[in-house]
Amino acid sequence: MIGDAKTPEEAGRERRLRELTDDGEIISKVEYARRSRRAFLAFGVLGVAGYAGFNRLQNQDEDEGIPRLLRAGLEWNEKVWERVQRDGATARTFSITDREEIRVNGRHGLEDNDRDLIGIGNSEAANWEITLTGRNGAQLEPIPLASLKSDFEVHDMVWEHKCVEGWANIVHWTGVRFSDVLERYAPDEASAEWMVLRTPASADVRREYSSAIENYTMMHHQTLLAWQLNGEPLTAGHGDPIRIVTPFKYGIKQLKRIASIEFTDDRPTDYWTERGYDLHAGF
Ligand SMILES: Nc1nc2c(c(=O)[nH]1)N[C@H]1C(S)=C(S)[C@@H](COP(=O)(O)O)O[C@H]1N2
Ligand SMILES: [Mo]
Repeated sequence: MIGDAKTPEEAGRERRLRELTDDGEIISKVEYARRSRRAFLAFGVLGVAGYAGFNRLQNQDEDEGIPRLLRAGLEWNEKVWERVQRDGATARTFSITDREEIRVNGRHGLEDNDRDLIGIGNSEAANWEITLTGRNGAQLEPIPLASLKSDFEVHDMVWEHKCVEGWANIVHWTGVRFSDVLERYAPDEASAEWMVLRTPASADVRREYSSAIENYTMMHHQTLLAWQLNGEPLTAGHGDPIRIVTPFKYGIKQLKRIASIEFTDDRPTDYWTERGYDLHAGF
């Protein structure tokens, strides 16, 4: 592996993590940068070839109504996109040794009316549950935090967290797959087109936060309900006791301190959509 000097202990831990994540290849930060550069160059070449070919499209004989040269181009394009989609289907994961510190960013739903962070005490955490509202508006059986931590397979994942403000960090999350949890607690809602996550609704909270995420991302195997960041329990600023993390969305969708989830087939809004951001906020 490139540039990684690992102690036997680190190597052992990484092997264990790799067994847990079963989400494909884990690469180092250096290798990631190299591949991104290569992908970028490939797109550049595609653009130039397209331009050069443009003038030659005239007077071509046709193949099923499509000029031959264009057709070859389309097939090549399709291959490129197939690769992009396949790559996109499972987000890049990194070696645990590449994990970085991450700042506290975004305190909506975590502050009191004096703008002080609200800490979640041990007893509150012990009784924490995520309430669920079904598509028909009914309250479903809530998900106790204690059940999340003890009834499901725990996954460690290391990926790049991206903020729309333009910074990114490689971070290590520990938690359970949202899809595993839903299968047990609300299987009938697993086909809901949208899921809207919210921070606690309370007069003590200065401003509630919400995040609407489409079915594909919520049910993806790399979407976790996480209670640890870089191997430590979440702090108040990072969204204790539980947050959603997914490598397919910008930070604005990665709601910290989940208190409730609502399922719906109607196009929802959320905190940032109401302020002009794109509802998907994905990449
Ligand atoms: N409850 C809540 N969750 C939130 C936010 C927020 O303001 N409130 N900000 C989001 C944004 S914009 C980012 S970049 C990440 C930052 O996570 P971090 O503070 O752990 O770095 O949290 C996201 N989740
Ligand atoms: Mo962000």
